[in-house]
Amino acid sequence: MTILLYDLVGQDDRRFSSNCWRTKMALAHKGLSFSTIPTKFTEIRNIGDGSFTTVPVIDDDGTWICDSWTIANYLDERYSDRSPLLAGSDGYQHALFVQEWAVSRISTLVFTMIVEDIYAQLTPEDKEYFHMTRSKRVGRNIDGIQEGREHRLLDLYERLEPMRKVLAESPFLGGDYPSYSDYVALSPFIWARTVSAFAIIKSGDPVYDWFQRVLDLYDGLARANPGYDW
Ligand SMILES: N[C@@H](CCC(=O)N[C@@H](CS)C(=O)NCC(=O)O)C(=O)O
Repeated sequence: MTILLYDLVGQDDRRFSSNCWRTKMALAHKGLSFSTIPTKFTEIRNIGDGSFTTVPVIDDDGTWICDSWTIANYLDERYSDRSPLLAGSDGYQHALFVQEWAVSRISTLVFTMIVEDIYAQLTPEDKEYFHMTRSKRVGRNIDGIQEGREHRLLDLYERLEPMRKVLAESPFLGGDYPSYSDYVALSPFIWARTVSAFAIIKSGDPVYDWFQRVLDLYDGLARANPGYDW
């Protein structure tokens, strides 16, 4: 049975949702067959019984699950015979830490570098909703928010130092093989790569090499996503 994943979509089939990417990588990691259902922000309320307000949402043969972290835990429990995403309590805590670090330290900063690019890539139906909700979220009009982003790259570079320390020891954040930590850390980068020509990491940085490795996983699943080539 193929699992259905409701996945945010912009113009030209751009799948830019960082949270949906965590789930796509998790499904591929488990070797599960899945199809995505392109969904606009303004269509999320039409999913399933109408109770969902965010994506990712999966429908696994009638079992509906929302929230990327809940989905990862569900997949490990339901498909425990397949390669684990969050192996053992240490794997769980490690991935949770990487997720919270990536959201609080990386995604919030990346947001200020790409939010107008996201807006530009949205379908016409979603633009007003996105502009209003994101302006409210940051407490200012998002127009012009990307200004000076080149200067914020240095801050981002410094915030990535913990990743460099780990990647000096192993090719992936969980060791020799990819794990859910890699997928949560991937999410701000694939988010940016899908909508923005502005490269937030560059060749020569071990984080860039890791990013290229993760883009190549599972027959280049993430690399094949329409986006920019950096
Ligand atoms: N904690 C949730 C966050 C999900 C989330 O915020 N998803 C965004 C897309 S990346 C969304 O659906 N937003 C709906 C909206 O802004 O109306 C998860 O990890 O799945």
